[in-house]
Amino acid sequence: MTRKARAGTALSRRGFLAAGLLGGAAVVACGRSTPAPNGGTPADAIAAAEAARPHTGKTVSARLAPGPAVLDLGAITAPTQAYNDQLPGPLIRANVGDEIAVTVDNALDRPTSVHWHGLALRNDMDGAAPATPEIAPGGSFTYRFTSPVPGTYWAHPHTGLDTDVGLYVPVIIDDPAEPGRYDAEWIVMLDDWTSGVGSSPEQIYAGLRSPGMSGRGHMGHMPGMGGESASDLLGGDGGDVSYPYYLVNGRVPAAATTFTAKPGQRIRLRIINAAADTAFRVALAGHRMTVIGTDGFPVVPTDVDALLLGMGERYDVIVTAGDGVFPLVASAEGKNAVARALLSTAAGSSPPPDYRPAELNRRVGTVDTFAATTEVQLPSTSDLALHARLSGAMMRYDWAINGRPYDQHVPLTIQRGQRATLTFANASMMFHPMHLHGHTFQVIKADGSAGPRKDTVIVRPMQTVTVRFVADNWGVWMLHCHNGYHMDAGMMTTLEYTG
Ligand SMILES: [Cu+2]
Repeated sequence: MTRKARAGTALSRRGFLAAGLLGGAAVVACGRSTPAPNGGTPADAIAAAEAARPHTGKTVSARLAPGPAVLDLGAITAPTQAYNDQLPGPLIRANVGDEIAVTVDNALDRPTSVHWHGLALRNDMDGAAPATPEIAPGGSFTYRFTSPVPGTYWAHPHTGLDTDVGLYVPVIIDDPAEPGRYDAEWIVMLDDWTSGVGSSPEQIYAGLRSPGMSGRGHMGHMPGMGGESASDLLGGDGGDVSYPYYLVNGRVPAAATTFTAKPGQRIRLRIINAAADTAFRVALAGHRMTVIGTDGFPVVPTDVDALLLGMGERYDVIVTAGDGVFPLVASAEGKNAVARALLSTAAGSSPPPDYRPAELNRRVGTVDTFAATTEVQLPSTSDLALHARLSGAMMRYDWAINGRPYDQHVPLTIQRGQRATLTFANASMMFHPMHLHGHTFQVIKADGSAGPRKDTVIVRPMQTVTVRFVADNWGVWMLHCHNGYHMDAGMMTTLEYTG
């Protein structure tokens, strides 16, 4: 069964409809912090890793103020939480080697953190406890770090269920030496949205965790009722939550943002999936996309008609703009809904908000489609085998790694200089976008050839995905599913350096 509830206040056996309301839900705290090995994180080991990064001597400063905000999403307004009253929050942009200094003033009523997703940065600035302390309500903290590689990144809290509110910003690291092979740049952030307009993330989580969810006879869940469809790309179920809205750059489809360019211009799209529970299939009507990179690392340029992005993944693509108005459509996989924005290069009208371009069903790029360029491929040998068995079931909502939820986790351990093979073995019937902090890994395809370099990779139901990485960044690093609800339910462990 792969269907979700359709309407009303239904909790279903397989899913939760965020438009509904549940009374009396409680916030469930996430897992405990784990002490670092060897009595703490040696400052010299972190300093050594930092010294190995390039440094320009320049500092780029920014301020983020996470706090309550009433956001205009187009046809609706949402009382929620956001950075600096914007959705997405303000772009943070620097060159490779610049010091990035971001002061976070926490105006939320709860602790927060800012995790710099995908950046192989110093461990004490990662923005995930225990490596970096959380910021208390009313408190302030300045993250200072440099990025060793260019690319498309983003930032979000690593605290509780705050990945499902309006707290996210794009982070772009430029390489000044990169030849400008495009005329314009379009940053595209995708999201699934309920905060302030449907159930709160805490209500959704309580509903998903409710032991009575199965067989309690709530309305709504019957196979075929919902107009929902299974996702072949994801190997079945598209997610746990049906959202009231799906957004591109903070707007609903009926009030989409428009990116203006000239016909014939080469546009670099930087597509970021900031959703909590939704994978998106993205296509630009009337255009092919040339994929040039993912998760901050170049791939051999490859043409596709559409692209699959799990939560936390990024893709960089080049399109040559046609003449007219073209919807960029992000189809919520298995959820029968779309998000969209518009590319406009000439006068014209756009199709209706629910329009689905034919490109969505042509050649869809997934992780298996791409390969890292040879200069960024990692060595093909390894001297350590690490394993992450992914388990859990929707009805029990007991997501775990190696049989343990985060509050009982056994760290994966590694030593500096080791080259590790990490095998994700998915023993569940749900896809999991697995994310490793502080490193990027080389995906190894089923035939043994090199896939792309990534920090977040979709592992389909019952699939095994093998990746390889080099232990060059001392610390205590999170390894987790980027489904915000799976993560909070315990699908997280740590990678810890022991020497
Ligand atoms: Cu998951």
